Amino acid sequence: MGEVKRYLITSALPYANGPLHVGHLAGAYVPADIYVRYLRLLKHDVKFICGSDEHGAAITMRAKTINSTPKEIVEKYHAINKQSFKEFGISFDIYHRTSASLHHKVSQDFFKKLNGKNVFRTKVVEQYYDEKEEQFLADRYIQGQCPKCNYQEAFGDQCESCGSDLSPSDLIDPRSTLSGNAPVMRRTKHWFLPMQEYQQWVSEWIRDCQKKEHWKKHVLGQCESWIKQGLRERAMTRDLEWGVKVPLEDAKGKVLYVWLDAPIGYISATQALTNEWEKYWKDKDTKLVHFIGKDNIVFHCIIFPILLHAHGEYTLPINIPANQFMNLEKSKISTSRNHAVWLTDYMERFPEKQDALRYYLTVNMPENKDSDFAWKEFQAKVDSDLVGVLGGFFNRTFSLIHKNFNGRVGFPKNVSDTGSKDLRNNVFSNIEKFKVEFDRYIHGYEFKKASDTYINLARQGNKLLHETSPWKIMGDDPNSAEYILALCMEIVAVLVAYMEPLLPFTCRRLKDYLEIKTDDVQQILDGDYKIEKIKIGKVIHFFERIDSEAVNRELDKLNL
Ligand code: B3M
Ligand code: ZN
Repeated sequence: MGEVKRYLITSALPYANGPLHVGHLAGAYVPADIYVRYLRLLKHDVKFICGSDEHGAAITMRAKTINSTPKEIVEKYHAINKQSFKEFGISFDIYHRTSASLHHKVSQDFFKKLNGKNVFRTKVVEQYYDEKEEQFLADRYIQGQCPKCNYQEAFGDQCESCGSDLSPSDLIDPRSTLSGNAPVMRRTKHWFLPMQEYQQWVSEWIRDCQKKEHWKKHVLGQCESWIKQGLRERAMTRDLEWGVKVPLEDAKGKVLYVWLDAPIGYISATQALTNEWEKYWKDKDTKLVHFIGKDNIVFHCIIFPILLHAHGEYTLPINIPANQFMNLEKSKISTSRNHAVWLTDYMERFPEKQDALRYYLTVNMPENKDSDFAWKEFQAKVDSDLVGVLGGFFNRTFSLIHKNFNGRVGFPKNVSDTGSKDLRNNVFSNIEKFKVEFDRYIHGYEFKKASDTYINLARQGNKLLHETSPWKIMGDDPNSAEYILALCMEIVAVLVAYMEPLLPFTCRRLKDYLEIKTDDVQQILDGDYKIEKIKIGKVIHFFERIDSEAVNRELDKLNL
């Protein structure tokens, strides 16, 4: 076992304004869960943090659309989403929420500390106001034409077509999404973060990070383009009812900007989880990693680090391995068009097939470019890799041992085949190579490659069976046949030990079946397989094919 390191891993806090879909899982939750489960396997000290983001215009807008209240919406979706994560085995140590009073206090204290250090600049500004609705308009409440790409539906903070960062006053022909009217300008005071003052610090910090960790190219690209455009000041307060109240006398009716309080949600969630939270946040030896989608890059790579740095007591992330987006059958996942694979629906239609989905999302992960969820491909991948390669290897090995060796094999001493030593060396080197590669890929946030190398090890097991055909020599030379199956069992042991991050549900079933305990897993990781201890009972299947009719039904529903 290597040196124990301390990790704090976060996944983006999803807005509690709707259910989760496969794009969410593939973007920020499955990769983080694989990473965390692997770190736990290696016995590192790791905390995995998430929760619902319950503030901001996304929530209030949703409430307005369906004639509800923000509180009702977040109660509903916090519960639904928490349950979905659990069902898919996303193993957070805590799933907190930003409406918790602890979170309000932690964010207010954070704000006060920054305010005390004169980090903010206050300014009276003119801001869009909807006279009919009698309220200031959050950036998201204003839509208009993007000055950069002319997209008509750009929001006041960002154009979702070209990705540009915008201010409401940049929009051409702005309109209020509340009343549809053209908004008017009104004066109001806000607290701004002068990001331009941190421009040099941020670029140097990112440069230093890269010396130690490999950052994804597309993440760096976005950061560089922001920095090159020149960082601007950004308001950290809003005129809104819903949110964390600004803890100052002269800020009545104002709340913290959601992108100030949401990342602080990582801190408050850690506080809710453990009294030792400071060890994770304030000790520079902690390795903090944020898993997010590409639309959150600037907030995690530039704004939040500036806030943490300005505060002064907190550790900074070592990497932000953001993923790009996952489309569905070649078009963008869309809530409004109901073009999505909702996790709640999947669970109903494919019960107990969480690992199949996790597997497909992993091999198809939008790690460096957008990817596409295609139902037929999902079926093909599960059938070929899980049922065919992995399931086939387990099944053949277990059946042969159960039928011919009473369920137990070891390495017999008198093996006639002189080639057996070569076989053993070959298996040994394949396993060693696998371990090194798997470790390197996971630490490099290359989860597709980690899965490929994993399936490849099972493929090598199949090749061994195919080339040596133990069933043919069983009668004349049972010792050699047993020897080969013992080698297969070593591969099985390694596959089971390393399965946990990728296919946690199946891993549990296999461990129960083979009676492999946690301590045994540690020994397997250390290269001590003890396969003689394992007894193969009645052979069962660990993977099932995906039903073609079920897939066709999903495709029909999508109205492609
Ligand atoms: N809720 C945005 C999103 O769900 C936002 C992430 C917060 S992470 C601190 O895409
Ligand atoms: Zn645009």
